[in-house]
Amino acid sequence: MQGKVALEEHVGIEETASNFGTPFPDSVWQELKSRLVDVQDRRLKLMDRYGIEIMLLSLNAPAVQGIADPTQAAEVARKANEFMADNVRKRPDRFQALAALPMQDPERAARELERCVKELGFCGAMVNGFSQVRDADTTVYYDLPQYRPFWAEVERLDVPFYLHPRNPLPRDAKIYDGHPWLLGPVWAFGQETAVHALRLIGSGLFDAHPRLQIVLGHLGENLPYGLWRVDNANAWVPQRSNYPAKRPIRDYFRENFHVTTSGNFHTPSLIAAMAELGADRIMFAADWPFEDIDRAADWFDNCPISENDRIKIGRINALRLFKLGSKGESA
Ligand code: GRE
Ligand code: ZN
Repeated sequence: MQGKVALEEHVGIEETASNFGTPFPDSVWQELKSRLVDVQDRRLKLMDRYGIEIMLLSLNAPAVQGIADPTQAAEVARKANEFMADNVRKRPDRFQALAALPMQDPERAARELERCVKELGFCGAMVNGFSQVRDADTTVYYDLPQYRPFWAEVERLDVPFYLHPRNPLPRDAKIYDGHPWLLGPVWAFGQETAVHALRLIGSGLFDAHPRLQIVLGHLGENLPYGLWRVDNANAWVPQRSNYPAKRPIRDYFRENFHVTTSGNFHTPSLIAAMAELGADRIMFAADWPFEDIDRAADWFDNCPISENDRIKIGRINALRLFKLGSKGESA
């Protein structure tokens, strides 16, 4: 399919490209780093070859979320956002960007998002899970009350918020002891991100801010397959789900969430996500440079869904959600 929009495609700057917790062998790391820092050369050639018209650039993980010092986190976010903005300026027809945000300080995060959207023309935010705040052992999740004014600003700016994975801290990863192969994208990323999404929903965030739109990668971090049970486990037990949100969890997932195909190029999983969410809330992504663009595109272009759904998922849904048609590319 020509004209695809790809939504979870990472770049790195010097400060972030050596800071992401998942150990790769050195040879793999050298390759990843060269893919992360390139925007206009090899990346663009791959996009041409595999029918990707537009990529939304985002920073690698955990990057800003792993910098405990709030001032330093804000500086790195700003620098990364300037790097992405420079690259968008060179090819606004091919690249748009999602803001990195210093969530360590919700007020600063809101101001940086506003700057990125209003001054740099960014079309949303991507945040890599919980933030370490002030001391590296403190993990802060965004369902906490101090983030409500931040979310009010996201809703006001009317841009999607992409919640991207990171690993749990070793302290919170005891279940993986002796099984380090389960860390990172294999399992721990999805587990961490799914629980964070459920925390946001259960907290009542979407009752307070019903227009918020959250994007999850990896076909929803296993949530489309698991949500019915979230709402129905032990259904005969009275008052089992006393969370602050007003409605069943699945209702919010279907109204306030979207998922992308990043790193999950498996047709039965796509069909499950389509059955749960509908084709209007699913969008194409590769997860470059951690996954290969050719594999993502060859799978997506040929998977057995209707051409109407392929065009929605490959292009139209993203143009609409991220309002890309108004940003000067050919859409
Ligand atoms: C990803 O974005 O999917 C990713 C990372 C870091 C390591 C592996 C990986 O951000 O797949
Ligand atoms: Zn990713």
